[in-house]
Amino acid sequence: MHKSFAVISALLALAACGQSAAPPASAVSETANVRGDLPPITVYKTATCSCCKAWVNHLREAGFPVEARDVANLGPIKERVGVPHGMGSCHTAEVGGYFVEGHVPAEDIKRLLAQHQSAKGLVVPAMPVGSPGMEHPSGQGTAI
Ligand SMILES: [Cu+2]
Repeated sequence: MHKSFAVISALLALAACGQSAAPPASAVSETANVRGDLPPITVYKTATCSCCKAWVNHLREAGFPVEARDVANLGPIKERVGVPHGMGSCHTAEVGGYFVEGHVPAEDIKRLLAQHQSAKGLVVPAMPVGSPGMEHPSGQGTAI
């Protein structure tokens, strides 16, 4: 059975992200919003990424218990979880044995988990405007 969520419309509009002057968050944020039976999701991001925080909030609003971890270099994490080269974004997450790269909509993650897809993860490369955390309702995630 094949899975493809939506086509990536990416790269059209890259928004500047990560240069926020927001105060540094604690290295490990508190877990919030434990609702339902969604598995915890660990989000690796850099301390200065503001759109990453917006995405974390998006996940929490969707009911995921989120642990946000600030790291200096996401490269080794992307490598470990298997994000394909050239498809990286500003944050990398792990949930239920899958990786989630970039501004993937929470609904896509829920679908991935519910369907136990054989994918390694979901990816929205770069930072397309329109994806969660990047202002705008519609987003898209592609199973790979
Ligand atoms: Cu971003």
